[in-house]
Amino acid sequence: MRDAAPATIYLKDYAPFGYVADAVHLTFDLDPKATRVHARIDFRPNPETDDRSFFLHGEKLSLIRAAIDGIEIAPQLTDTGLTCPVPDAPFVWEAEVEIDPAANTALEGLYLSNGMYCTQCEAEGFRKITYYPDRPDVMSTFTVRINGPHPLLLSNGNPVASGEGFAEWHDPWPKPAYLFALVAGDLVAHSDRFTTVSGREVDLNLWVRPGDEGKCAFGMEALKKSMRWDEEVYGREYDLDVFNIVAVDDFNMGAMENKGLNIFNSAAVLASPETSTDDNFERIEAIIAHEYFHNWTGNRITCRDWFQLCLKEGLTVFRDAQFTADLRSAPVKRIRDVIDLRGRQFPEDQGPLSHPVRPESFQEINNFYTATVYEKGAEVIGMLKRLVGDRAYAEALDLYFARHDGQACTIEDWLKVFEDVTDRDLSQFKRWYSQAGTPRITVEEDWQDGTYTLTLSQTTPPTPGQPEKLPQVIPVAVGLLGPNGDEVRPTQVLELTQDRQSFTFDGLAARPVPSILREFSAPVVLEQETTPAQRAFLLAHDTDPFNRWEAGRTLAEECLLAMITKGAAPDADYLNGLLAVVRDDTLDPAYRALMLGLPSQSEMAATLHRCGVTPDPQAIWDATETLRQSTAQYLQDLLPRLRAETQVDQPFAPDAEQSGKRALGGAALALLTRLDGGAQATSDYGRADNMTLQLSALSCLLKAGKGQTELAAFYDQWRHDRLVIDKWFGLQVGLAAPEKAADTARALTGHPDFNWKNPNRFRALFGPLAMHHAGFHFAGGAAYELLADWLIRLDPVNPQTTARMCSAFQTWRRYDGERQALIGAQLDRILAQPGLSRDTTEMLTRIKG
Ligand code: 0A1
Ligand code: ZN
Repeated sequence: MRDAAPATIYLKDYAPFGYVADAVHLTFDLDPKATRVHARIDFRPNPETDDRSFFLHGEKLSLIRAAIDGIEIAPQLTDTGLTCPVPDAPFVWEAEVEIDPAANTALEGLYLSNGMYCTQCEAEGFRKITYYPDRPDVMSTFTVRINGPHPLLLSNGNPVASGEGFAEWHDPWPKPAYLFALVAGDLVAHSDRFTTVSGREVDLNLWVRPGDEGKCAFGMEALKKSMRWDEEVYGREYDLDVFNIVAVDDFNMGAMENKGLNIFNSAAVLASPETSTDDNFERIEAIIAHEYFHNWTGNRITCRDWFQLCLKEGLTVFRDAQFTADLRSAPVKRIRDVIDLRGRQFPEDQGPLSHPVRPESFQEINNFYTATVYEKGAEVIGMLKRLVGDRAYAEALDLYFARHDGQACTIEDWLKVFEDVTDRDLSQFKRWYSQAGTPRITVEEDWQDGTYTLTLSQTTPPTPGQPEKLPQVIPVAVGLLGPNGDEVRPTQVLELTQDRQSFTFDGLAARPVPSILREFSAPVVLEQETTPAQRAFLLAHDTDPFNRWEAGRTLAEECLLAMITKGAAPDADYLNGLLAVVRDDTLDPAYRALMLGLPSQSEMAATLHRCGVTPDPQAIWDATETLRQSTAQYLQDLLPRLRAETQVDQPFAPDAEQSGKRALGGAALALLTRLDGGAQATSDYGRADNMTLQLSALSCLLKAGKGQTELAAFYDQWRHDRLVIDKWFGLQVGLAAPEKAADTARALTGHPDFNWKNPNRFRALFGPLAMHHAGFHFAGGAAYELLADWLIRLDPVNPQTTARMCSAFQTWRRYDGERQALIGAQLDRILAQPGLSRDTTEMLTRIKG
C-alpha cells in the first residue's frame, strides 16, 4: 500500500551500514500460511564508519521474539523495519518471525507457486523474510536449515546434511541478501555433471514440475556451454559443488541469479521442439548464460548500492551477447540487439521515463530494472571495449576480478581498472553513466583534391531533470567505399569527443561513400542526409554486415516516411536493393530474413515525431501494409525458390543454421500469404512438426484474417501446456486488425484460461496489445481503457508487474491532442485509486511528467 509520501532515495546519500554481518544462520519451519523463520546473525561494528545506528529492514513480518546475545529485547517496530540499542562490540542477533507465503501474491520474498515454495529477493525481497540490513553492501556467509515435509528442499551453496523432513545448506561465499534463495516442493531433476578447468566436479540439476522433464535437455546443454565459455573467454571458473536451476511458473521477471540456486521463470528455461520456437530457444540459451555469468559479475563482485545496478547488469548483458555471438552468428546477433535497443531502450531514453544508466535517485528500485540499465549499460561496455581495444579490455577485466573479488563495488571501481590498465582518463567517458538521453549525430561531408573530410556533430536532447547536456565520448566506426564498391579505407574508430569535430582521409582517388557507425558502434541516432541511391549503393556493397542491413532499413524507413507524409508510392530503390540481397544465396538465410524486416510501427512513430510530424498510427499501419503488399508482388517470382531453399531435411535442431532457414522460410511464407490467400500457409500448418513452423503458418493465416479452424485446433492440441497457451493468447491480440485488437483482448480476458494473477499470462495478453501500435492507439481509446482497467485490478495483487506494464503509456506525448487526452484520463484514473502501490505511483507520475 502507498506510503503517505513515498520517499526518494539519492545516490549522493550513500553511507555504509554501521555493522558487519559475519555469519547468518537461518532456520525455516515451512507452513503455507504461517512459516516461522529463525535468524541468528553475528554482527560486529563496522570499522569503516562511526555511525552506530542499528536499523534492520523488515516488511510484512510478525515478530515473535528478538534477542541480543541471548537476552530478549523489545525493538521499536515501524512499517519498514526495526531499531534497538545494540552493544558497541560484536554481538549475536536473534529473531523469530512468522510470514504468510500463501498470501504473497506480489511474488517478492517467500511465496507459493503451484504448491511449491520459492523466493525472489532481488532487489529488496529479503526484508519480507526476516529482519535484516537488506542492502547489497552487507555481505555474509549463509547457513540455512529448512524443515518441511517436501521431497526437495534447496538453498544456496553446498548441501551439508539432509534427512526426513529437513535439509541443511551452507554457502561459503559471502553474499548480499538479495542472492538468498530457498525452494521446497515436489520437483523432478534433469541432472548432469560438469568438470571445471581445475578439476572440480559439479553436480548440475534442472528442477521442474513432473511432466516437464522432456523440456530440460536444451537448458542443460546451454548451462554447460556457458560454464565452458566463461572459463575459456573470461577465465572464470565455477566455485561450488552443485549448481541448481529451478523452473517456476509464477515469476515477475525472466530469471534470477541466486548463488548456486538460479530460479527461472519456466518460460525462460523449458523448451522442446514441439512447444518452443527458434526464438524461444535462442532466448533461453541467452538467459541461462546470463544468469550463470552473474556468478562472477554480480555475485562474487556485487553492487555497493542499487544505483550501481548497471555494474552487474550491463556487464552481464554484454557478456551474454558475446556468448551468443560466439555460438551463433555475430552479425545476426548484433542486428537483433539493435532492433531490440531501438524498440525498447530508445523510447525509454527519449521519453518521460528517461534516466541515466546509473540513476541518481529512485523511489522504487524495482522500477529501474530497465532497458537503459541493462541494454544501454551493455552498449556502454561495448563502447569502452572498442575504445581501449580487445587486449586492454581483457587485462582490465582480469584486474577487475583480481582486485574486487568478494567486494560490493561502484562504477568508479569499474572505470578505475580501465584507467589503470590503459592510462586513459575516462572522466568524459563516464558521462555515459550520468547523462540520460540518446545522442544524435549529424554528418557533413567535404571532398577536395583527394582529401575527404567528415565532420560529425553531436547533441543530446534534454531529458527529465537534465536540460543541458555535455558532449560525450562517442566511438564512431567508419569505413570508406570507392565508386566501384570496393572498400578504400577499412573500418577505423573515430573518437568524437567534442560538439563538432572533423576527421580527414587523404590520398583517395575518388570521392568515397562513407559507411558510418559500423556495427552500431554507439547507441546514438545517426542523422545522415543521403540519397536513396547512396543507401542502395551501401545496401549492395557495404562490407560491414550491420551497416549493409542498416542501409536497407533506412531505405525502408525513408520509403515509409514518403508514403506517410507525401502519399508517395513504394520506392523502387528499396525494392530493387531488397530483391538483390534476398536472392543472394551466398548470404546467411538468417541475415536475409532480417533484411526482409521493416522498422516497427512505433519506431516509425518515433521518427515522425523527431521530424516534427504528429504520428497517425492508422496511417503508419496503412503504409506498412501497402509496402508489404508491394514487396510480396515484387519478390513474387523469388518466393518459391526461397521456400525450396529453406527446407530443412535434417532432424530438428534449434541452431543458427536451421533457425536461419526457418526464419527466411517464414518471412517468405508471410509474403506469399498476401498473394495466395493463405493456401500455402494452410497446407504448411497441416504439415508442421515443430512449433516454429506451426506458429509461423498460423500467424500468417491470422494476419490474413483467416485461420479460425487452425486456431481452435491449436488450442485443443496444446490446452495442457501453459507456455503454448500463452502464445495462443498473444497471437490473437498481436495479429488482430487494428480496429479489433481491443475487442479481441477484452474477449480473451473472459476466457477460463485467463489466469490474470500469473504474470506470464497477464503479459501474454496485454504485452501484445501494448505492442500492437495501430491497435493500441486505435481511435476512441478502447485499448487504453482496457489496459487501465486491468492495471487497476492487478496493482494490489502484484505491484511490480503492474508498474512494468505502465510503460505501455510512456510514448503518449508523441500523439495528437485527442489521444493524449484519452491516455491522460486513464493515467489520472489509475493514479486516483486509493492505496495505489508505490511502484505504480512512481511510474505513472514520471510518465505524466
Ligand atoms: N537479476 C536478474 C533480474 C531480476 C531482477 C529483479 C527480480 O525481481 C524483482 C527478478 C529478477 C537478472 O538480471 O537476470
Ligand atoms: Zn542480470
